[in-house]
Order: sequence, then structure tokens, then C-alpha cells
Amino acid sequence: MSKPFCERLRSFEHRILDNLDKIACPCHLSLGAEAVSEAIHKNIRKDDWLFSTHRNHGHYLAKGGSDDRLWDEILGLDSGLNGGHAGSQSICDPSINFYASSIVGGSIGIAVGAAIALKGTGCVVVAVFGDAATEQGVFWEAISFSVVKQLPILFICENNGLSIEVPISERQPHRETRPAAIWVRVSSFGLRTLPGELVNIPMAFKFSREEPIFMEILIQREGKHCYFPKLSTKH
Ligand SMILES: Cc1ncc(C[n+]2csc(CCOP(=O)(O)OP(=O)(O)O)c2C)c(N)n1
Ligand SMILES: [Mg+2]
Repeated sequence: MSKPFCERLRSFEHRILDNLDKIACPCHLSLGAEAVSEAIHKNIRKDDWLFSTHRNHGHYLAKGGSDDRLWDEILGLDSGLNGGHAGSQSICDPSINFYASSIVGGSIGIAVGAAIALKGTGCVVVAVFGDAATEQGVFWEAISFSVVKQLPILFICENNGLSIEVPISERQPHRETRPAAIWVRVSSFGLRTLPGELVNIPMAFKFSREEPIFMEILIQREGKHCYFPKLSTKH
């Protein structure tokens, strides 16, 4: 029997931590956010699309990706998902409608374009990103345009409160003692936001097949922002 999703994802990420002298690229791990990917995995369909970020291993496996092809990509091998050229951050797998970008906020506008193409088909585009992506102008344009055109897109913000090591409280204007929640500001554009509990993910998928939906899910990053290849003494 195959491993439960969270266990599978955690062992994939720990394999990276155990092999820092073998990896060929910087890796941003999904540790701490496994449950979000698991919930996406349980609800996303084959013909749906998923756009992700630099921290994409969980999202890629959630969309039906291959552990082996991702592992080979991280090792920089020809047999990797993108021939060893993309590294961990910029992978794509057109055969399962999965695309990631290392540019913070970089895939959100593209996700909106895909949602234009899919409107009326019953398929949904899922755009997953971190809290810092909501500080990019393109994020607000994407929200606004999706509302105007009523696009089938599910925005999921995995908010770990950090951009590398800078806390959100130092990056965003304060309202009283803390920044206003991202979902509060997004809801002012007139789209439906769902509370960030994972039990709401099935409902989010159901609604977003016909209208844009936003969810802000609070998570805690486990470990460092990024793990770099450790040069082995053999080199
Ligand atoms: C446009 C752009 N600016 C800066 C960076 C450098 N950078 C890489 S990851 C990162 C933090 C991203 O934070 P967030 O979007 O919250 O995702 P998290 O790493 O917390 O999951 C930054 C600033 C980048 N990749 N792209
Ligand atoms: Mg963050």
C-alpha cells in the first residue's frame, strides 16, 4: 500500500536534508505545510491546473507528480523532470498541468491567464503562493481581474509570516498592533474568501469552479528558508 500523503512528502523532504552533499540546486522545503498539500491532493482533479512557487515540492506531489522525477531533477540529472535544468524552484510538468516559478508572485498572473482559458469548462486553476507574494502588484491585479471576469480560480495563500527571515509585521503597515489579515484586504475586492481551516478546502474547490475564491491558511515553516548544496570534499 502506498504511504499516506503527509508521510510521503515528509520523507521526500528529509531525503533532501540527508543528502545535502548530493543535491545540485537550492531547495525550499514544504515541511510544516504538508497538510495544505494533502488537502489539495484530495480535492484537485486531473484536468485542473496548479501554479506554484519556489516552495513547490508539496504542491507538485499533490497534483500527481512523480517523487522519482523530482528527485532526479534536484540531483541535476538528465532523467529529472526538466532534464536537470530547472532545479527545485522552477519545475514544470505539462503532462499534469503543473507549473512553478522561482519569481515571488511570478506564476499568479499566468494562473489568471489559464483561468480565462478554462472558464466554463468546470475545471479550476489553483494558484498557491506565500504571504510575500501578496506584496507584489501582480497579486492585486490578479485578484481584481478575476473578480471582474468571474474566473474559475482558487487563490491559496500559505502564510508563514515570513519572507526569507523578515516577519510580516516589519513588511506591512500596522493597523493598531498588527497588520490586517491578508484575507480582509482581499475580500474588499468583492470576492468570496473562506476561513483558512483545511476543512474548507473541499468547499473552496466546489465554489471556485465557477467564481474566484481566496483562502489564507496560516502555517509554520519548519526549518530554514532554503537549503543549499553542500560541497562534498570529493569535489
Ligand atoms: C520578485 C522576487 N523578489 C525576491 C525574490 C527572493 N526571494 C526568494 S523566496 C523569497 C521569500 C518569499 O516569501 P513567501 O512568498 O512568503 O514564501 P515562503 O518562502 O515564505 O514560503 C524572496 C524574497 C524572488 N525570488 N523574487
Ligand atoms: Mg512566507
